[in-house]
Amino acid sequence: NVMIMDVQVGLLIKLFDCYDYNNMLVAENSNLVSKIVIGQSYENRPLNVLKFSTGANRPGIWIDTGIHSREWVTQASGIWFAKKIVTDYGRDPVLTDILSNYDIFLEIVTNPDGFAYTHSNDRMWRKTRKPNSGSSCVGVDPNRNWDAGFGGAGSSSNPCTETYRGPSAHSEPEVKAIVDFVKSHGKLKAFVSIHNYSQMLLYPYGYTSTPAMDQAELHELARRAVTALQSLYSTRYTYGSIITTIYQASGGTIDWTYNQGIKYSYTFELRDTGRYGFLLPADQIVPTAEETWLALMAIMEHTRNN
Ligand code: ING
Ligand code: ZN
Repeated sequence: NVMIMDVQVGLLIKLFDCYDYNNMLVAENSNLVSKIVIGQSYENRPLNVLKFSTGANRPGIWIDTGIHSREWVTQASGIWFAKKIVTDYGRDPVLTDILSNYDIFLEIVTNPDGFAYTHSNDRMWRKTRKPNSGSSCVGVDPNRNWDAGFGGAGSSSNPCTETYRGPSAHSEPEVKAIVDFVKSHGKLKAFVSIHNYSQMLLYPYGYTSTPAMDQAELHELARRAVTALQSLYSTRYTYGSIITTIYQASGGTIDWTYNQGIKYSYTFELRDTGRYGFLLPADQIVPTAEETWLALMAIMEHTRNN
């Protein structure tokens, strides 16, 4: 039963795969949720996206988790967000109003081949699982594979590194599927790509130090979002552009979505700041999801108002 997740999301993510969860959620809330398959991974897993919608032809808000497979608190938080949306719709007036005007798209397992590999072989696997020709090293960094400063500093041409950009922009089917979805949808107004860890809220750019056109607005909204996040458990986030706040990175997801005209393009780096890192204890999963939701609501509410 879906209600199991209220008890322990941490166990749940290990006990069953998220496709069954998606199907249950859709079956039990078919007035609000549907499942879209936007493509297939290299190993032919479906790339599932949950669509929360209450009407036709709406603009959209995108959220993805787990593009880096080892960042398990993000997929777990994605599951929690899905449940939160179906619970709060019709109860929380702000979310209800957002869903009266916007569709929300949520891709929970954005790198399914890598995610499977983190369970079967290597808990610390980050990249995709596509072989690289001429190398025995596997996989591409799906957050260096986008056509935004592709190939520049802050990415690697060496397939054996964690930040290997791939042979060409959008070479990875997991990335290309989102690119095709964003272009064909044409009306996404916010795009939030969720990673861990570092406790940061980041906006473009990562490939250049030239400020984004909307830097002032993005910065002020980030400030409000992290203030909301901190209000719950006093978790402190830093915020700013990618290049000035974390490091230079080229070919990143939100630099591409921002250049496509999606103004509210953000990346979260969830808990913690390094004590546990990727191996965040299970008892921090729900608090992390809860506090992050407050920041997401701030971003979604601002998107609705602008
Ligand atoms: N950090 C991100 C990484 O891919 C990042 C930081 C965010 C880079 C947004 C570029 C764009 O290196 C983690 N933890 O993956
Ligand atoms: Zn990451």
